[in-house]
Amino acid sequence: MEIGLREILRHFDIEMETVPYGNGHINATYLVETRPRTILQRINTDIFTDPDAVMENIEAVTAFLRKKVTEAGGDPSREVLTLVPTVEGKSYYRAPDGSAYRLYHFIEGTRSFDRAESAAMFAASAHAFGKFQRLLSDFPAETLHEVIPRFHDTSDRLRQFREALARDEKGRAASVQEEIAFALSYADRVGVITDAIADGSVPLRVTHNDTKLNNVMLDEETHEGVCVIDLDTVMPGSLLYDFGDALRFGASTGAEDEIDLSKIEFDLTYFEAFTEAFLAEMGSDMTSRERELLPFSAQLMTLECGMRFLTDYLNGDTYFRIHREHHNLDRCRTQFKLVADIEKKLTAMAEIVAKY
Ligand code: ADP
Ligand code: GN1
Ligand code: MG
Repeated sequence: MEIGLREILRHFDIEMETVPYGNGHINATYLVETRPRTILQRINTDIFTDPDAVMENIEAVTAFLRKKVTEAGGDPSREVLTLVPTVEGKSYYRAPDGSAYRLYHFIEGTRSFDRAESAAMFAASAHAFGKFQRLLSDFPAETLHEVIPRFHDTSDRLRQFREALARDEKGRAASVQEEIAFALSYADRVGVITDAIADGSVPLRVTHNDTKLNNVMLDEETHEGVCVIDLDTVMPGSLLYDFGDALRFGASTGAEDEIDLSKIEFDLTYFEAFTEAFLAEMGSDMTSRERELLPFSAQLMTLECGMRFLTDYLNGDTYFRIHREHHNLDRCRTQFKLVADIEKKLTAMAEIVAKY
């Protein structure tokens, strides 16, 4: 039986109720009305099988960022996630049943958004993610644990998809032939970024790897970027992963799980706003191959995510949290619609990149 959250909170010296919070697909998040307020999270240990490694990464990265933000005259209590230690003095609580919980200070005066309300809001997230990357540019990458190996290795994601298809555990493959064919039609392109990393034209950096709009807290009033959150997947990676994944989510004209696909398009105005802001943060610290692959990275990260949703659908929805039947299939369809739309817009996107 699962241990009650009240019992968990005792290990943080708190006696209080919790309220489910946020729209993440992986962890379980709760708001706790302590003063000041806090955020309790159950780390998904089916996915993050080594929570020690996850928390060591987060402790190291937040300590590093805290120092940089302080030196630059910023406010680290707002701009960096702050962990509340357990009464045992640990960065998280590991319950006897193996479940793992951490507590953060709630970043007051901010909120996250599931859709950008304007191009300016989306640009604010680009500044936040770009700055995050810039501040971590001299973080010792070799000290980070690779918590999910090959996380954005799209060739490996294709391999996992093919395996799920061969198993067809739930007998769902027959009903999604069109999506399967679409995924397979991109097989020749899945290795482009990993090949560029291998040949040295795209450098490994410390990257966030999950740059969804709702993983950045924006000021409630000004909508400026305040703090990048959801640091579970901070690992060595490519800047193209962070750039592409942010566009996958934020430049779509519809929700990630929109059923009416006529509402889903890739918005070039949003692409331009994000690109301008992100490149302004990165400055001249980019290789020519990185610049060249920016438009393609949006397409590849979208394809990869769609393939992951389809894989999970074939596997019987064991990875991403779902809230309705066929939810992962609906999510896959929006991603593939975007991939097809980006295909038509790659030249225009390259022209936009050239402007900045
Ligand atoms: P998941 O890995 O499940 O996506 P997140 O860490 O992204 O979990 O948290 C889910 C949501 O909870 C975020 O989108 C954000 O709205 C909210 N949240 C998380 N941490 C904080 C925090 N420290 N302060 C305020 N809100 C937070
Ligand atoms: C998951 O945890 P969350 O909801 O921010 C996933 C990302 C996907 C995203 C799709 C650890 O992100 O990789 O891009 O869903 N995180 C993990 O919405 O797999
Ligand atoms: Mg999240």
